[in-house]
Amino acid sequence: MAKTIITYGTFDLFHIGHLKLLQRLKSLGDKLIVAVSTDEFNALKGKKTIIPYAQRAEIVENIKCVDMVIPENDWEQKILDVQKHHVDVFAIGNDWEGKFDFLKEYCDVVYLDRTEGISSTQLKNTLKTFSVSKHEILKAFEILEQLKKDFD
Ligand code: C2G
Repeated sequence: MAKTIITYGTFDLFHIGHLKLLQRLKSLGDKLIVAVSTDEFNALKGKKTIIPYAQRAEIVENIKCVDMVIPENDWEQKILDVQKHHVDVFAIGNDWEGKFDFLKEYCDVVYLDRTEGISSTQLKNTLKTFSVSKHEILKAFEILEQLKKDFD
């Protein structure tokens, strides 16, 4: 009997931590469903994203080990999703350890170790340093222009 796994997440700036998680989830069963948080739900989660939902969903949908993507619109949909899709295992990174144990009534609940050293927040901060250096480069050009004028 095919085993169905479900997980939920934002998957902003898709990175190796997301990929490793999805691959490990797929190895737990036969069918992997990923509920991708909509932009509206991320606002509810207080999570600012860079990539809009439609693109985050399309990227996840095209990951080899993912069989289906559904929208995650709210906190309350998990039980219905588990019942509707005949889910055997709910799994998510252990940053959520214990938070979804209420699902144990409906399916197995598994928390997997996160991949260390990478996160969407870290990527955003790195991007910010690049944008700051662009500002510094522009500032340097202004100084050079001024120096040229002074020496002319
Ligand atoms: N993850 C991981 N390793 C990382 C970063 C993320 O294993 N270095 C996992 C998270 O633990 C999560 C999944 O990748 O299981 C998606 O992470 P996020 O996009 O940050 O998802 P989150 O905002 O935690 O949304 O209802 C549950 C929420 O929607 C989960």
